[in-house]
Amino acid sequence: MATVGGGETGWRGVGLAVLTAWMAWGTAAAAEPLRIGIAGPMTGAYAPFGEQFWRGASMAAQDINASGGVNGRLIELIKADDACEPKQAVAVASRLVDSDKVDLVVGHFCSSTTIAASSAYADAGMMQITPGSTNPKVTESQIPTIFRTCGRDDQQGSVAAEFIVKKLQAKAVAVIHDKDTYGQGLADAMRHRMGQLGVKEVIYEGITRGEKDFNALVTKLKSLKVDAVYFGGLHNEAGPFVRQMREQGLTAAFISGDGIVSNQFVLDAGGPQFAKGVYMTFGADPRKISAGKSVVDRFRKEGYEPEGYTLYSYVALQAIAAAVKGAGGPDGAKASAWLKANTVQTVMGSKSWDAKGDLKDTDYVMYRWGSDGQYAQME
Ligand code: ABU
Repeated sequence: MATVGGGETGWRGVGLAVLTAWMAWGTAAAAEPLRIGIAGPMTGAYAPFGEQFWRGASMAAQDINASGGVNGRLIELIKADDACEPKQAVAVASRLVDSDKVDLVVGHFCSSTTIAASSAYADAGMMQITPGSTNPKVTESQIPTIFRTCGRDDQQGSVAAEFIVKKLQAKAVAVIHDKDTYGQGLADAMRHRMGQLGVKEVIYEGITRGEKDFNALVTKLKSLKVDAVYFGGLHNEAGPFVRQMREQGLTAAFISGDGIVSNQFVLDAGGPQFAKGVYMTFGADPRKISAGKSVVDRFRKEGYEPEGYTLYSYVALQAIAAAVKGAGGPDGAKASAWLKANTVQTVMGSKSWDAKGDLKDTDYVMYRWGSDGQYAQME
């Protein structure tokens, strides 16, 4: 690109570049859009994660379109609400495929919905990338067109177990889960690794999603004199659970996973005074990666904190754009083969995928919620 503020040749160069970009955009605008479904919980208790997906994808689509789109096609996003319900996810997937006629899908969020919807996309030969579904089964299904931009619960469960046993040196650990694919799967992964490290839980129990009163369970945990509580589940249940622990004077450490990586967790807990000190596993803070600085700054300028899975959703769009460009179109088989054979530069650094559609590198670390109501990566 010509130097800004240069002589006559420089300005002519800038003019030419602007004209070229404008013409490319004009061509893209005239072509059939590349339709991408963004599926997740857009309503209901887990809607904060749907918002993270939508915000990340929208910013990425805006940026990709501003530079001419993908193969001369502008991205058009179609929002699809599964409310984190597997049955609704199946209906949503049919709609995206049959009525909305999307080319590709980013979603879903809850592992149970991603798995339930996956055969509809696979049968349509469509690529599906989930930014947030971490249950191992998502990519163990032998579907060649499914990917994720996040890690897996066998990985994050291990990190939590190491922390509980080696760092906290907890002896009486309670393992509680929400009986869901994600929550119970994560609790089981943590428990498995904890067992390998020589610690067996003193209680293993499931709660029900939507439950708000955990006082009987807290009383039981107190009688067992637990010094750590591991919770596999989401913020809507984790919040009231930790609050009732503290209200009953149970000071045991509370540890959970990426299902609470939203400010909504603090609200569900009743304020920072209850959320503070809670430990959580999540990938190394994507907001601190230099490749994404300008995008993070723009989100903040717009008054939105790109927490949790926002940037993972942005990365999903970048991966799609690269794969569609590389494969010469959105054909699921070709785009997937391309993505498994190449590395993509993203706002979260270089990303590459293995034959199952899992990231080759993941980076789970521990976080702690502070008295300011924010989560911060631990040293
Ligand atoms: N991974 C966070 C919760 C979403 C899910 O995997 O079900």
